[in-house]
Parts: sequence; structure tokens; C-alpha cells
Amino acid sequence: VHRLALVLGDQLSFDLAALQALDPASDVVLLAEVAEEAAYVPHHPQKIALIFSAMRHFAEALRARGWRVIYTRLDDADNSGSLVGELQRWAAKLEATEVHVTECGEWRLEQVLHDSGLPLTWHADRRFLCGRAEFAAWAKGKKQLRMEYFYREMRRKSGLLLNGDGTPVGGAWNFDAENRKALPKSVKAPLTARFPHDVITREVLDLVAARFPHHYGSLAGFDYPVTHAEAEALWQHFLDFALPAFGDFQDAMATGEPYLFHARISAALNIGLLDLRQLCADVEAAYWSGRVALNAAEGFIRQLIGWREYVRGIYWLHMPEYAQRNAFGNTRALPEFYWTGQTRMKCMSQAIGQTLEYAYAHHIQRLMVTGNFALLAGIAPQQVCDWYLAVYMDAFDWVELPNTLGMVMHADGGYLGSKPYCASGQYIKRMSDYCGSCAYKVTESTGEQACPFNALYWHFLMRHREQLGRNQRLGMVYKNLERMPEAKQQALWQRGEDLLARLDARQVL
Ligand code: DLZ
Ligand code: SF4
Repeated sequence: VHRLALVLGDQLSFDLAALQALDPASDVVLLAEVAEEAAYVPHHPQKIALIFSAMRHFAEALRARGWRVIYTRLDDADNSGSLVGELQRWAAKLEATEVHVTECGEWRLEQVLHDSGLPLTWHADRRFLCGRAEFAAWAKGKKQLRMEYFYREMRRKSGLLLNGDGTPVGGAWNFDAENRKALPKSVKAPLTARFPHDVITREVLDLVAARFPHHYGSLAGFDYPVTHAEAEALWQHFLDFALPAFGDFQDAMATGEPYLFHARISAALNIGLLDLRQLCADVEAAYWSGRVALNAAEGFIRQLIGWREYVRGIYWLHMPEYAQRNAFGNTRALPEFYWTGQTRMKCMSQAIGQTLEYAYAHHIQRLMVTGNFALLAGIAPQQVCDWYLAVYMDAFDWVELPNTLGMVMHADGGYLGSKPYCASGQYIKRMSDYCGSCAYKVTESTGEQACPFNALYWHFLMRHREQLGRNQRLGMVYKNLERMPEAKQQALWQRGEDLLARLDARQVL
């Protein structure tokens, strides 16, 4: 009797629950490259390459550990094209009596597996700190959720950065206010760690180039880690060279600097090449040994055990209905320049340009540049979500959807975050050097040369006054608006209307 375990492209961990339940001496593992997963959104070619190469390396590593591994390649003649198809085909061939699977990252896939008629045994995904049921219990009865309170629970649960008496190290839970320095000219980002292609990666890059020529994004710059050892090397590089400055400059942006002090590990972590608990332990150790300041250590740990787990909890609590939410009733189409980077707005061309080149942008670029623009311009949230899911190396539905739909687009009406992250060009000017070389003037709000973010910001606030006017966190902003002379308000509204009309006419801004 064979038992069969399915390992998905984002489940490449040796201690995955479905693997631990089985026995290498008698059971079989299946990994499958399939067209359906690669094309249900037009994934960035580097994302497909990362997953295929990491899957092939992982299959080798499992074999080296004594597993019998069945591996379907994308171009195998009898590839059925879907994960369920492959599972059915191999379960039948092997006469498998049990099929073991670990909770999926996407509701969509989990649904198909549930409906497959296969004799499935499900396992919880223990790679997360907070299980689905545990999160549901925490959220029960709360009308709005707040990351901060969830995060404190996770700090207590994990014991990270706690004093002996259970109070937070440094006297506060959150040092977010110390993560917002702009980058001085004198500070340079470290060189990035790069990972040369081996034979497996070269084969995969050729395959992806041949099979997905129409997906947006370049393959040329691919230099991501594709094995556990490489991911570990990327992580150590971050601990040594970037973490010390990460705290201060977490929100900074600079022309031609795609990574700054960010770890770039999200893709490796999300596909299972790195272990959450180990990462947190390493960062905490760096703090205790005096190698990094508290605002760096706390800021990093907050992203991992706070924000990342929080959005996953929300996803599983509210899918599939969450994906359809559209609190502002937005209908505008995503502008074409999101796929080409061709816009005169410097901040947008930088953020989109590096996304096409590396399948990467950091959180402030995603939230306050491309995301902020989509929010202000009233783009249909589902189109924005599909874009983020497609273009980012680390994007899987569980993490991408709540971040985009909830945090960026505020389309859940404030369930996940208390206020929309809307901002004028002033914010981008403060946090970057983009505006200095932009075709638009950030100091102007009306007129042909004026930064589009400025008028769109006020237009957004004016058109959603009904929904947002009573939001306490926007109180000051609405006061400023009311104090503005009527003629100025009119002019801002008109400039906003003009810009939106241009988007509707598919003109480039
Ligand atoms: C994203 C992705 C891609 C591009 N290709 C595959 C694949 O061929 N085989 C596979 O098992 N997984 C792939 N993935 C990751 C899956 O889409 C991901 O596991 C599901 O969306 C659930 O999280
Ligand atoms: Fe972006 Fe406006 Fe600054 Fe140009 S002026 S870079 S559009 S914020």
C-alpha cells in the first residue's frame, strides 16, 4: 500500500506536515509543474522560474533523503495541466490508498482539492505561528480587527522580545515611529547577495522563456535563491549587512535602489525555503548580542509574527466573500502603465520598472506609490489584486489579497486597517528622492505640471466624504479641507476630474 503526499510549489519545507505524516521507506511524494497554476494570472516569469527551479531542487533533496519522488515537468507529454489532474493520475497509477495534503495557501486550490473526490487527509500548515482556528477564536465577536492587539498576543505566545515579567523589551510593543527616516545622501545600501544559475535553473529559465513569452516582466535579472542553503545565505547576508540599518530606513525609497536595507527573503519564506521561527530567533539573538538596535529587531519581528500572520488569519476567516469586497464601489480599469512602467510620474516608473525587472518592490513602494495611486484613482480592487498577485515574486493569495484589497484599497471598509493609506505627493517627497527628477512638480496641486498625487488625494477625500469624514484618524485632514477657500477646492476637484478622465481615455499620465 502506498500513501501519496502532495507537495505544492509553495510548500518546499522538509518538516511540512504532509511529509512528516508519511514514511520515506514505503510512501511516495508528488510534485507537479502545471500550466493551470502558472497561468491563472499572468505571473511574472521570474516568479514561475523561482517556483519551478526551487521545486526541482527540492525534489532532488527529498530523493537524497531517501524519498521516492514523482515529479511532473511542465513539458512532460502526459502532464494533465492541473494539480488535481496530476494527483488523480498518480493516485490511480500507484493505487494509493491515502492522499496526504497540507493546507493550501489559496482558497481556490483548496476548494478544487476538496471537490476532487480523492481520499484526502488534510494537515494543518504548522509553518505559521497562528493556526486558522486560533485566529478565528481571537477574532470572534470583534467588529473591526487591529493588527496591534493580535501582534501583542503573538509576542506573548512566542516569547519574542519579552522581559522576564512578560512586559515588552524597551517598554513598548511597537517602535513603528522609529522606522520612518528618509535616506540621507551619505548612506549607501549594501550590495545584494546574488545567486548564480546552476544547470537546473538554466533549464527552467529556458523553459519559462519558451512557454510564457507573453507574461509581463523580464527573466534576465533572475538571481534569487532556489535552495534552502542559498536562502540561508541570503538571510545571513541580511543579518550582517542590512538589518542594522533596516529599522531606521524601513520606509525610505531611493532612485535606482530596488532593495535598500530590505531582506528580500519574502519569496523564499513564502515558498518554504526559510523557517519563520528560525528567522525570528536569529533577529532576537542579534538584538540581545548588541548587533542591532531594538527598532530594527522589533520592526522586523513585527512584520513576521504580527502583520504576516494577521493577514493570513483574515484571509481564511473571510474567504471567499472577502475577495469580492469593494467598499468604495470602484470600477475604473487598471491603467496600462502598470504593465509597462511607462509614465512620467517618476515614483511610479521607478516602482513599476523595478517590479518588471526583479519581480520585487518593497512595502512602501507597494503601499504608498503603486497602491496609493490605485486607491486615489479609484481602480477596481479586483484588478489591482490580480496585478499584485501576478507581478510579485512573493505573492500568494493568502498574503497578497488582504494586503491589497484591505490595506491598500481599503475595500473591506476598514475591517483590517483603521484608515486608508491615502497620501499626497508630499509623503513621497519626504520618503524618497524621486520628486527631484520628476516631470511633475510636487509643490503644485493644480495646473498641467502639478503632481497628479496631489489633486487626486483631495479628490479622493472629497468624493468619499460620506464614508471617511467621520473617521477620527482623518479628522485633521478633513479640517484642512474645510478651511480651504472654495475656489481652491473647486480647482482641486477639477484637476482630479481631468486626471481621471485621462485615465478613462487610456492616456498616459
Ligand atoms: C505559483 C505556482 C506556479 C507558478 N506554479 C506551480 C506549479 O506548477 N505547481 C505547484 O504545485 N505550485 C505552483 N505554484 C504555487 C501554487 O499556485 C500554490 O501552491 C497555490 O496557489 C496554493 O498556495
Ligand atoms: Fe511622484 Fe509626484 Fe513626486 Fe513625481 S512629483 S515623483 S509624481 S510624488
